[in-house]
Amino acid sequence: MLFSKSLIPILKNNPSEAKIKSHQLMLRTGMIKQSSAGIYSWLPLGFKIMKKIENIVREEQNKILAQEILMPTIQSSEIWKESGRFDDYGEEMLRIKDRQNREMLYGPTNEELVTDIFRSSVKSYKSLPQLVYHIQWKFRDELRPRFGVMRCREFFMKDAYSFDLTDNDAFFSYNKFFLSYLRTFKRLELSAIPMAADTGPIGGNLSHEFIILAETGESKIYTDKDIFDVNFQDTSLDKSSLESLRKKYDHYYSVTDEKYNEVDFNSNVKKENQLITKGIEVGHIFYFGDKYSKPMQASVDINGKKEYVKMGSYGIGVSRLVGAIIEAKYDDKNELMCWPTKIAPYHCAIIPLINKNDKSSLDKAMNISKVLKNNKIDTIIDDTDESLSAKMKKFNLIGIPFQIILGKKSEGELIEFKKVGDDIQKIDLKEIIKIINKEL
Ligand code: P5A
Repeated sequence: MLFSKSLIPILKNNPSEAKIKSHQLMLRTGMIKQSSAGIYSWLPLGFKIMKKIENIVREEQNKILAQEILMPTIQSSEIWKESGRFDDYGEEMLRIKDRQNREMLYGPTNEELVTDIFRSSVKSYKSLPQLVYHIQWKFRDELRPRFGVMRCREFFMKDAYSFDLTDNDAFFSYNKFFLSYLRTFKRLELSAIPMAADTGPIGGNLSHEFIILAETGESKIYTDKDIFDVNFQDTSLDKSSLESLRKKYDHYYSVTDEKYNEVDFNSNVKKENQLITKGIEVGHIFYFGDKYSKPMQASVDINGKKEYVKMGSYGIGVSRLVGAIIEAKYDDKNELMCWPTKIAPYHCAIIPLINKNDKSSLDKAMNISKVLKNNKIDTIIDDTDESLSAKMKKFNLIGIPFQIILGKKSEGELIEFKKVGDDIQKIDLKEIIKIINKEL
C-alpha cells in the first residue's frame, strides 16, 4: 500500500476533546472518526487492527470447540419480556418501533436471543454441552460515553453462551472459557487478571472480570501481586486440570470495587503483596444457571423429565481491546507506540527518500515490498515527499513495529532497518524477513 493512496487522515495535534492516550492516538492517527456521541466509524488503520484482534479471539474460541454463529443486531422485545429484562434493562437499551408499531430493540447483549435459538433447536440432553459464540455490534445507550472506544455506545463484542445439563457440567464450560480468555489475552501480549466481579444486569452469582492494569482504567481493583505469577500455559482442557487452574486463581484475593471488603483484603493478603490500582475490563464471564432458561422454557428431556438447561455467558470487548492495548503499550516518555506485530495494521513501513529527479528509492521500496509480501509481511510505503525523519516520526506515532529506511545510508544489499524504540541496524533483506517473521 502506498501512503499517498491510503485513507489515513493524520492530524497535526492531539484533538482537545480526547482525555486519555488511546482516544487521542486513535483520533490523531485516523484509526476512527466519531460520527455522533459514542459512535465511531472505523477507518482502515483502526479497522485492520480490530479485525486482527477479532481473528485471534475467534481462533481461541474455536480451540475450545465453541461454534460460531451470527445473530442480528436488532431484536424483538417479545423475548426480553419473557425473561423479564425488558423493563429491568432500563435506559441503556435502545428501543425502536418498526413501521407496524412493533417494539424492537438494538441488542445490548444476546442471552434471550440465543436461548430462543436453543429452545427451538435442541431437544435432547445428548446434544449437550452446546457452546456458541458470535462477534457482533452491540448498542448500549451509556449515560456518559467517554474515552473513545473504551466506553462507547456502539461497540464490537465477542459474546459466547454455554448450555449444560447440570451445574457441574456448566462449571466445566465456564472453566473452558476461563482458560480460553487467559490464552486470548496472552496472544495479544496483555497480562489480564481474572477478578471476582459483580454480575450487574446479566445476573447470576458467579462471575470474573478479566482486567489489564492501566492508570486510565475505569475499574478499581484490589489484588494480591502473586496472582500475576500463576502459570496457565500448560493447562489442558480436561475437567480436573481446568478446575485446579480456577482454584489456583481463586486462591488469591483479587476483586473489583463492588466486591471489595477491607477486612477480607487485609486478612487474606500480606501488606507487601497488596496492590490497589486501576484497570481496564477487557472480558467478563458469567454463570447464571437457569435465570433465562426457566422463564423462557429452554429445557431438554432426560429420562422423560424436563430439565432446564444451565447457562453461562462470556464477553470480550473486541473494539475496546484496540484502545486497551494502546493504554497498555504506549511509551509516554518517548512518544512511541508499538503494536504487537501480529495485530499491527502493517508489519513494516518502508520509508524511501523521495527526490523529484530520482525515483530509484521508490522503485527499490516497491521491490522490497514485493519480496516481503511473498514472505507474508505486510508493508506500507511512504511515497510522500516529507523528510525521512518526519516519516519515521509518523510511523512511531502510528505504531508500525518495523521500519525500513531507504536513504543515502542504505547501500547495495545492506538496508537500514529498525524496530520501533530500538536503534537502526544495517542488515540484508533475508535477515529482515527472519526478524519480522519471528514475531508473526
Ligand atoms: C457476556 C457476553 C455481557 O454483556 N453478555 C454476553 C455478557 N457482559 S459485559 O460485561 O456487559 O460486556 C462484555 C464486554 O464488553 C465490553 N464492553 C464495552 N466496550 C465498549 N464500550 C462499552 N460501553 C462496553 N460495555 C461492555 C467490555 O470489555 C466487557 O467486558
